[in-house]
Amino acid sequence: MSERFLPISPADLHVLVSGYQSWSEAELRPLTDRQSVPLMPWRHQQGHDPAFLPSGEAGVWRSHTLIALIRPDGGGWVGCALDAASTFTHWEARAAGDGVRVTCTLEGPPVEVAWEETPDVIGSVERLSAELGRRMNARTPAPLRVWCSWYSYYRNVTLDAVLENARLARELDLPFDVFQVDDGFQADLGDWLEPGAHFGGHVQDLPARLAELGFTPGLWLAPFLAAPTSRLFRDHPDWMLRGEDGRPLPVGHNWGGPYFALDTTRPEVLAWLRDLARTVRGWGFPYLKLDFLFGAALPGVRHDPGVGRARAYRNALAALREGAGPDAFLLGCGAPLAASIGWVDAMRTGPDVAPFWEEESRRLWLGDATGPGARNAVHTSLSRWYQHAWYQPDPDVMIARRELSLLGHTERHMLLGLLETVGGLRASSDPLALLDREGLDLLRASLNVSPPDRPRTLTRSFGGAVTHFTRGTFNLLDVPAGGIPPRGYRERGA
Ligand code: 9PG
Repeated sequence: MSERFLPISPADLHVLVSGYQSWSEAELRPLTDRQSVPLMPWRHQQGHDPAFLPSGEAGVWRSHTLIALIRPDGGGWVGCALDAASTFTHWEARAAGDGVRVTCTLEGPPVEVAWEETPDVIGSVERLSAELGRRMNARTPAPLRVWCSWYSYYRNVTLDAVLENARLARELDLPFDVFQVDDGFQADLGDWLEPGAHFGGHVQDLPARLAELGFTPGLWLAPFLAAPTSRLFRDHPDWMLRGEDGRPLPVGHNWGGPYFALDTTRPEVLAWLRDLARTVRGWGFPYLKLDFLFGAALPGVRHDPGVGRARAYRNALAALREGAGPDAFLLGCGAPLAASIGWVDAMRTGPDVAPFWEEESRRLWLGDATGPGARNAVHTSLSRWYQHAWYQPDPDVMIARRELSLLGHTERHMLLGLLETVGGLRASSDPLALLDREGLDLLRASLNVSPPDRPRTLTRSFGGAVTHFTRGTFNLLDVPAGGIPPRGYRERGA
């Protein structure tokens, strides 16, 4: 552990933090504010790093890999790990009287960690994160434009619905590169190769038909998880991550029940992952959305106790990459961020978008801002703007439709502003038949790839996130701010 004391009043500082995985919060807040932590323990495993949780205390901010403290003049301090291959780097900034104590703790073998005082925090954050990306051989291919089935069909997706949208996209000449089937095609969590009862076919039959229409076929997997009801779990209970009691450890709660995670220090598990990726690639899916990846990095009892969490995680990613092939496009999701650099092509950098603004009670009463909604997605992905040096960022889908959505005009345009600011992947789940002229125009605009924007200041924020960019300003508040309506994005000079 290393420790520094900054002789500056906590009341004068903002802090920029980034949570552990895709869905964890990233924020820009006054240092004296309180960092929230979910009340419910199962949310710790599923949305955070249970080994290094948000503090829950006022004046104490925890961050993974990178932290910045910003003075009113825009200068300040930046800390950033320069390697994340086997080591998790944990930062804490703690108000301590009339100063701030910053500690850095490493979980794993020692690595080089940068710490600098700077006249320009924005520039230093970008330079150091780029250095981390360079050292870990970040993959940053051109952003793709993806239609994904999740955010309108959810688990009721069918083979016909995907094909129907692909046909319409071709007819309307929409510039999608990829058509990606999300959760709902499989027999069970872990039983990826057998069809689910409601999908209306085998997902294996889709690639040829999508390719005929000119789209790259994409498939969702949560490759490190197994449901208690799955064949994978029944056949290989010994493959699961265990608790101290020696029993398979429930590591989260979704799909109506608890689920388990694979112990990726077992050679036979790595072989199974390699085969899985090779099989679906062989079916014709060169684009894979790999979800709930945190499952391979959870604390627990492993077959090989000599392999640390970060290493166990990266070995598992390497196995998937090997099976899928060097030219496959891998999108990480629900994934420890920096630990994924070099293996994934793209990464979800925030919680799920949803066709509504937010579930405020969950955030404010339960202390959980990892839940789905437009607000949480915008808040977190904007505050990770610098991560385009680590992978192609995926701030999640545009929602252009007016039907099946509670978002208003201003909120839809904020989502467009998010995509244009982050500059990464473009995606939509809109059932294309629902889009009127205005919806189609908005969807087309959202598929226009743009270079990432940069913040113009970190000393102001309209809602606890990085909101002031060179090309425009976001207002995440429920009241007007800076002449921008609540929940609105305005281009500068507009
Ligand atoms: C499919 C979905 C979609 C979506 C992913 C992911 O923290 N959680 O409980 C939580 C559950 C699901 C979730 C995100 C967070 O959604 O992000 O795009 O693929 O899985 O089930």
